[in-house]
Amino acid sequence: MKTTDIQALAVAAMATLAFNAWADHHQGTGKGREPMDHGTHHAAPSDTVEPTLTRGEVRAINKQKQRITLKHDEIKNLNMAAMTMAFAVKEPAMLDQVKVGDKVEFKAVKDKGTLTLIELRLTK
Ligand SMILES: [Cu+2]
Repeated sequence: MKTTDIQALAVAAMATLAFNAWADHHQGTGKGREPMDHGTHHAAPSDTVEPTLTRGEVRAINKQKQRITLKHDEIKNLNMAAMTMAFAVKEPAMLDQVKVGDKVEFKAVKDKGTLTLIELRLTK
C-alpha cells in the first residue's frame, strides 16, 4: 500500500468520525425545533468593543459635511470623556432625524479613523 493510499484512508476515516459526531450531536432535538445555531454562542473577538448607548445634545448639524456636533457624555467604548465635538454619520438620513437642541442617545464607533454615529435617536 502506498503512503498516499493510507493518507486517503485516514482522511476518509476521520471524515466518517466527524460526520458521526455531528449526527449524534444533532439527534434528539425533537421534531419541529430549530437546530442549535452554532454561530452565535461563540464569544465575540476580544478586540471588538460593543458600542455603548451614550447621551448627548445636538449642537449643530452640517448637511454639506454630513456632520452632527454633539455635546456628549463619556463614551465608554471609545474611551472618550464628555465633550462637544462633530461626528460623521453612517446614514445621511440621520441628519434629518434631529435638530439643534434635541436630546439624543447615540452609539458611536471609530470607522477608518473617523468617529461615526451608527445609531441616533431622540430621548424624552
Ligand atoms: Cu468626543
